[in-house]
Amino acid sequence: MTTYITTPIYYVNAQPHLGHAYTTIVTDTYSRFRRLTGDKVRFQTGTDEHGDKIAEAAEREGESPKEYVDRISGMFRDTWPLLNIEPDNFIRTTDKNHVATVQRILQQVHDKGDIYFDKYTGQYCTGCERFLTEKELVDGKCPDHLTVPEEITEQNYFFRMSRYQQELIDHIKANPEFITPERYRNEVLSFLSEPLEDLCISRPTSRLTWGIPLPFDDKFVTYVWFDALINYLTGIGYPDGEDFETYWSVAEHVIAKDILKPHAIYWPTMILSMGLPLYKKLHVHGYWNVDETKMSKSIGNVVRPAELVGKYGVDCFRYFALREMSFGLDASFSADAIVARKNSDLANDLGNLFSRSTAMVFKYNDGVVPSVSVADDDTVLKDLAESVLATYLETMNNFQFHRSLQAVWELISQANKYIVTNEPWTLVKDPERVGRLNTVLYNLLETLRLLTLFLQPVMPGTCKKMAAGLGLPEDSLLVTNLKENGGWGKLESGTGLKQIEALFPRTKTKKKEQQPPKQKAEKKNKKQKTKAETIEGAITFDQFQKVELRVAEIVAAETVKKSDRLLKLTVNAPDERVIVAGIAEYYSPEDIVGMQVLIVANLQPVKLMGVESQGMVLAAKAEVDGKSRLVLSTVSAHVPAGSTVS
Ligand code: ME8
Repeated sequence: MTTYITTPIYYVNAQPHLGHAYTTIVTDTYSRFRRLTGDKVRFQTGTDEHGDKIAEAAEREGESPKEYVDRISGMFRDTWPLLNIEPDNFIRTTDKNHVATVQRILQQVHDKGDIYFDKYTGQYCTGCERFLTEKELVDGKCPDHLTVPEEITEQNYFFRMSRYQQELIDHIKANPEFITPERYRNEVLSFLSEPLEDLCISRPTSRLTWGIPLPFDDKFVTYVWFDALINYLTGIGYPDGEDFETYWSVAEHVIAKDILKPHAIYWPTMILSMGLPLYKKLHVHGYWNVDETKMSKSIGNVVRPAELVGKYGVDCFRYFALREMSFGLDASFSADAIVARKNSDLANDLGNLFSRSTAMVFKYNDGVVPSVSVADDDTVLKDLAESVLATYLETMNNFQFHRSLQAVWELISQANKYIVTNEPWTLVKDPERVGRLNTVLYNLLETLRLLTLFLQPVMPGTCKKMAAGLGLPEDSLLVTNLKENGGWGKLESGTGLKQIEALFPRTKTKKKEQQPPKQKAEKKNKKQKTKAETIEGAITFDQFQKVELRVAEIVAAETVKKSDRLLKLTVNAPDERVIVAGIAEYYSPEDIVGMQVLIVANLQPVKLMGVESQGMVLAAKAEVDGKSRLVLSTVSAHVPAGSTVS
């Protein structure tokens, strides 16, 4: 099979931020995944370099437009290797062949009678680089850029988008996968339920010179979208290139919802006018927000990818981005959230599984993959790995990366539990149980091998290290068929492991940042000290910091057999775990499912009435209606499960 996947081409009016990084990480991950399944893949990204805002930005910086676009485009190009993103093609709209192709298409569409000259008055948003309809404005402002658009009247060229409206509606209805997730497909269909206005595609050169001249009227340059969208064709050598033949019919575009209309309406109608088959799929994601507001260069609340890579490491950043955002919905960025993911999912779960398992193989089997007794029918991890592979393939194909990672983490967490349940350290003491020990170790190593494959698209660097540690050949991660190599039992016994460094050193939570400046802090500490000294058993801030409090969502609850007091709660925090709580007298299971409660997340597990409890739920002991009872603690607004409490 063949895959052609693109990101938007980013405006060069400022430097890359987390939003651009996310789309490009998603696209890189998908490319790597498709390669793992055996596809021939082409991945394209690039920069959009014409238009009002670029010309304005260049002027602000005191540079010529060309100098300016070369510089900022270079920043985008240089950012991607830092994030281990490997596009096959980086296109710039100032490339000569792009300019020539845009002009050729303009002429073709004009000759067909789909471009006409007319006068127009409209509300123009420079941020969006398009006229907004009255309906789109919120309190007279652009809802994305929070600016009042400028009223502009001018004579311009228009593209007869309306001519293709019905054909587009029919196509969207007949192809449910054309625009996903479904919410965006519905949004587009709803927009198309009203008559489409034609699209203004030009700017007079009296107002803007930084654009591609119209081939049929050199007093005008083309309007940004008619130029930019065509990059998806020029990048594969349209009209005559071999790559165009190979890739166009399978084109998939990845964008955020801000540019849904240009991609779901302008672009398909342009393609129809050109007489080409429509692209295959449009994948639309939500916004990364910081403090509830969309992160954007115009608003100025940006998070820089290079900084995050410097602080947390590239694979942690890639993992965080894909795990934290449910593709299609908005997500919130915070340093706490990324540290929590790193320490919990990466260092504790994955890192520990790798180091514990391999350390035991070094200790108990001289660092060599053991052979398994055929008679041992322990298939716990094998069965789980097979079902995880099925979920993984389906969700990765559907751009549900957070779900793929959840499934993979289920395997990691079960493998960690498998160590505890099987106690290899006990097995090793009994010479008669060597066979069993070997099976347990083999199953763990084979699980790790599969993890290197499943996680390679998301964390290529880490998987390379893991593969080296497992003694796998260098090209093991480039295997071309995940379905084949994703099968159980491919790890060869006798393979020698290699010692590697810890995969994810934990990131210390910065206490300094939370403290007031030095002098003030000293004064404050003195005060606190006197007060603390009077509190019996007072703990220090450092001691308190060791307690990991989190918000957990109760997903299931049941009474514990033979106990009047205990409820067994299954919670999402965000890993799934069981907590046994002494609240049965006050709450019935059906009342509390869906509730968000506060938990202590890093307690040593204990067994209560035979059920292992992995944490503790916080509750207030209080007098209510004259009776003493426990009242569960909760948060005042719904928050993502697993949020840290500080
Ligand atoms: O629109 N959250 O370029 P652009 C998530 N040149 N993704 C975000 C984001 C955020 N807060 N902010 C930006 C343009 N993005 C045009 C595109 S394509 C033919 C022309 C990402 O630099 C996301 O992919 O404004 C979004 O669609 C894109 O950057 C917009 O980039």
